[in-house]
Amino acid sequence: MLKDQDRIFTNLYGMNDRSLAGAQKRGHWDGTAGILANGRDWIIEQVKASGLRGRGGAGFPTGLKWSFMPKESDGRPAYLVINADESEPATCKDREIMRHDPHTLVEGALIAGFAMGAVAAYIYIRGEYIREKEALQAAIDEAYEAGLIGRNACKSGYDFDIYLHHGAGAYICGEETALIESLEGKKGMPRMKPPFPAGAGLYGCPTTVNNVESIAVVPTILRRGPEWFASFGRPNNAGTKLMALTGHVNTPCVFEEEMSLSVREIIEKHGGGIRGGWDNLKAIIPGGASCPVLPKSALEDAIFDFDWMRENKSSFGTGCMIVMDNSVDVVKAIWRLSSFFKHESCGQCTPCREGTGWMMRVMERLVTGDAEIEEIDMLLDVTKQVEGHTICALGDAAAWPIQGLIRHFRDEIEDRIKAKQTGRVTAAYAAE
Ligand code: L3W
Ligand code: SF4
Repeated sequence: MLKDQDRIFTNLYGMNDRSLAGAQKRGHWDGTAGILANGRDWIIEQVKASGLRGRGGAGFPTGLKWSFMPKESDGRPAYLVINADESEPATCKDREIMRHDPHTLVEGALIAGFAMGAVAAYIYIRGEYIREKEALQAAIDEAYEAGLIGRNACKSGYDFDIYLHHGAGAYICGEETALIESLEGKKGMPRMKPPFPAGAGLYGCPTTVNNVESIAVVPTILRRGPEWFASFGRPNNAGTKLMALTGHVNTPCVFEEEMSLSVREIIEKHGGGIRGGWDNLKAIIPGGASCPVLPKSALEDAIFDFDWMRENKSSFGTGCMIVMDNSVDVVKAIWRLSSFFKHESCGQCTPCREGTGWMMRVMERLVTGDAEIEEIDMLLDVTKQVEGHTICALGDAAAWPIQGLIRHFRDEIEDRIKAKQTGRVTAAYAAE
């Protein structure tokens, strides 16, 4: 369990002063010029050694991603883009950073930008995050005024600007290339990869896109050392992490914890346990709508980290967990996610545009029991045709929850179809 002195985000609940003076009192912006003086390569090596993996959902190693940026300029400027378009259902952790600890992000942006030779950072913030935008802009303004960013940032001889861009509320703009398109003033439609943004990103220039938390933890990692960060969690799952619990826990919350605790410890320590006790747990969705649901039977020894979740056919995602007790109609819950993905598909590629609608409509019939038993496998087959055949990960994200549902709750689906067919249930379930 993480001790108070090991927390990176010391103002998560807004109990302290979030201004520059308050942040400095809590140790932020301490020795930043000295960190920069160690040079680009040193910073990237330290981040690699810390084992930090991207905190936005995919878990890609952060130091490795930074190392893809060109060492020498070919005349094009380089950019850092920070993905603050936090739109994943139930994910609300970056919001707390921007609301209450915005200087962690501003200082992180400077250090990360310097390490990658970027001339500027663009922070793309979710349209609905209005108060967070104000808090973050205030922190950026304070940092300019104090000479921490801008011309000759921290008296390092390095010029670095930070621009805050307000999104307009489309989930797909959280996909890194759609975000870049949107920043460029176009419709937020994902690009084919490769080229990855490091080769051709914003305005065709070398760009790295990182999640808010991935950037905000960097200054503290560099101050305390990569070994300190790597001492939390298991190998390949290092560090402390902002996590969240929503749904049927007694105390839903956002908190910082070390990686690789058990799911049960997380729920009991931070969520105050399941409503009605552990035996009333039905299932969890570990870290975002795309992460396949896991039933209670799979959770007795479950470890809350990237590797365990992957090995057990789910995903750690953003680490913001949805907890469902036995009152939940899990078929309906997954149908609801299907309708979300159908709504958010940008429509650019056929398997996603057509597949998300198709999957949602079959899911609708599974909810009401008005399907044939054979349609369960037909639906599974459609998810396989969508998965891996689309431009961006939204197609996969729409397919995986359904695969998880069929893997773990096939009996429940079949029961309700049979109940409808034999007239055991007449008043039917509704998918409204
Ligand atoms: C250079 C290579 N760069 C990969 C980079 C790539 C990207 C990062 C991860 O989706 C997931 C999605 C959501 N050379 C590279 C390379 N990169 N290979 O590494 O890439 P990727 O494709 O694995 O994932 P992604 O497209 O970034 C993210 C899931 O996260 N998710 C959360 C989504 C929502 C939020 C939010 O609201 N904050 O993040 C939850 O599960 O479904 O599967 O930068 O360029 N060879
Ligand atoms: Fe658009 Fe869906 Fe294709 Fe992604 S997978 S580009 S959201 S149509």
